[in-house]
Amino acid sequence: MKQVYGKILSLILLIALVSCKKDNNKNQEEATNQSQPNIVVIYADDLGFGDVSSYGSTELKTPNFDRIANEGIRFTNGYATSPTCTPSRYSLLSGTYPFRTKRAQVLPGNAPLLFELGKQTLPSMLQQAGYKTGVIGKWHLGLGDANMDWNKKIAPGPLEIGFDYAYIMASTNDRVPSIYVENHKVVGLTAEDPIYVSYQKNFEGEPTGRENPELLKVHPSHGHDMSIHNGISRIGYMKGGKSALFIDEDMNNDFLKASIKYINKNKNNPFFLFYALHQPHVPRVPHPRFVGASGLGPRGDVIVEADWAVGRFLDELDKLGLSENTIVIFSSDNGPVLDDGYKDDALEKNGKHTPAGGLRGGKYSLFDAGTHVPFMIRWKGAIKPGVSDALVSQMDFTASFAALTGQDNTTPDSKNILDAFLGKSDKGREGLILGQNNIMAYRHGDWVLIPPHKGNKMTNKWVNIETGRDTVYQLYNLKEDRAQQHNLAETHPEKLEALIQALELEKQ
Ligand code: NG6
Ligand code: CA
Repeated sequence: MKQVYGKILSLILLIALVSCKKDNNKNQEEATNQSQPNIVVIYADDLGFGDVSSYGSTELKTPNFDRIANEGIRFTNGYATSPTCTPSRYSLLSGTYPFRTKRAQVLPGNAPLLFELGKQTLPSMLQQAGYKTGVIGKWHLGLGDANMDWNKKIAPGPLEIGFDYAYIMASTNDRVPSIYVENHKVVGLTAEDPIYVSYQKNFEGEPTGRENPELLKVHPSHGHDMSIHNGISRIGYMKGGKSALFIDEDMNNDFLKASIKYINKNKNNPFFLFYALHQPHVPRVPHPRFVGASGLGPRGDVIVEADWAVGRFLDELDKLGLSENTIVIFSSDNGPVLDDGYKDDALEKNGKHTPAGGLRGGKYSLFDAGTHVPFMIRWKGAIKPGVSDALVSQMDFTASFAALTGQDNTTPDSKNILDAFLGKSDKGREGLILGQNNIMAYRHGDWVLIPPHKGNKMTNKWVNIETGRDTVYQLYNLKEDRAQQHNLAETHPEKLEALIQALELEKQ
C-alpha cells in the first residue's frame, strides 16, 4: 500500500513539475513576442488630417483606416516632419531631421540615393534585432549613384540601407521612370528594349504632353507635360522599357499583392514592412471598380481604393493569425492638396469635404495642415484602444522600436517615446521641428513658432495653398486656436523668446 501511495505521489510531483515547466516556456514565448512583434508602417501619400472618417470626415468614409484607429490609439497630435514627401520619408527611415541634409527635398526621379551608407536606419536597426525587413510601394528617396543606368544593377538602394526585400515604385507616380524596382532590378525589363531617362531633354521622336495632348486621357493643369505613358504625361523624359512600365490603374493591386505575399512568406519570423501607398498623390487614377466610389471625383475615389486595400491587408493579418502580435501604424507623409498638377476635378468635386480637417494650410505649408496628419497605432495583443493627445512624430519610430526590441538607437534625432506610442503615457515629445532646409516651423507643447521667411505667402494659383511664410514672427496656440487665426507673437513676447531659444536648442 505504502509503495502505491509513494508511486502516486511521485507521479503527481512529476505532473506538477512538467506543467510548471510548460508554463515557464509559455511565459518565455509570450515575453519574446512582446518584445518582437511584427511592425508594419502603412504610409499614405498626401492624405490630410480631415480625409479620414475617424478624424471627423463625414463626406468621405474610410472604414478600414478607422479599424486601425478604433482598435488602437488614435493620435490627435501626430506629425510627419515635412510638408512634402522625400524629407518626411527620409526622416521616418533615418531618425534624422530633414534640415540636416541639404538634398532632403522633393527629388527628381533620377536622383541618387539620399541616405548616407553605414548609418543606422529604422530597417537596419530592426535587422540587428533579428527582423526580416521589407519595403513595398512608393520610394522617392533616390536610387543608385550619379551615373545610374536603369538597365544594370540598381544600387545602392533600399537593400543597402537595411531592407532585405524591396518592391518599389522608383520615384513617384508623376515622375519618370514609370517602373517598379524589385531588389536590384527593374521589374519586367528586357534586354531588347532598354530604358533611358533624362530630366534635361526629350528623346528624339518621343511624344510629350505639351506637344501631343491628343494622346492624353488625363491632362496636366500645370507642369506634368513631358513624357507620356498610359495616356498620362509626367515630369521628366523617358524612352523604351515598354514591357516594364507600370499601369496606374493596377498599382493599388500590385502593391497590395506584394505586401500580402511578403507577410505570408515571413509569417514565421518577426518582420518589418514599410507599405507605402501611392494614394492620393497625383495622377489619381483608380482601378475601374473604384471610379465614382466616393462621389468626390478621382481624389476621393483613390482614397476609397486605398482604404479597401488596407482592409484587405488587415484581413490577411487576421487570416494568418498575426493581428495580435503585429503593430500596425497608419499615417501620411504630408498634408492634403487638391490641384497638384492634373485636371482631375479634385477642386470642382470636393463639395463640402474638408481634407485638412479645419487645420490651416495644406501640402507645402508651414501651417499645421502641412505636417499634422492622421496617425494611428494598433497592437491588438498589447494596446488598449483609446485616443491620445501626446505629441508624436514619425521620426521617433527608430528610437522607440529600438527600446522595444532591445537595440541601441544611434540616429541623431529620433526619441524614445514608446510609452506614448503604446498609449501608456500622455507624454510624447516636447518639441518638434517641421520642415526642411531652412524652411521650418517649430511645434512645442501647444504652441507653434514660425520664424520669418522670405518668399510668397501663397503657392502658385493652381495649388492655391498658404505657404505659412511671412516677414514677421508668427506664434500660435493650437489648443485655443487650432486654425491658427491669431498671431500672438506681439502680445506674448516672453513665450516667443522662449520658443526661439528652444528651437535653437532643438537644432543642435
Ligand atoms: C511638385 C509637383 C507635384 C508633386 C510634388 C511632390 C509640379 C508642378 N508639381 O513639384 O505634382 O509631384 O512636387 O509631391 O510639378 S510629393 O508628395 O512627392 O512631395
Ligand atoms: Ca507626399
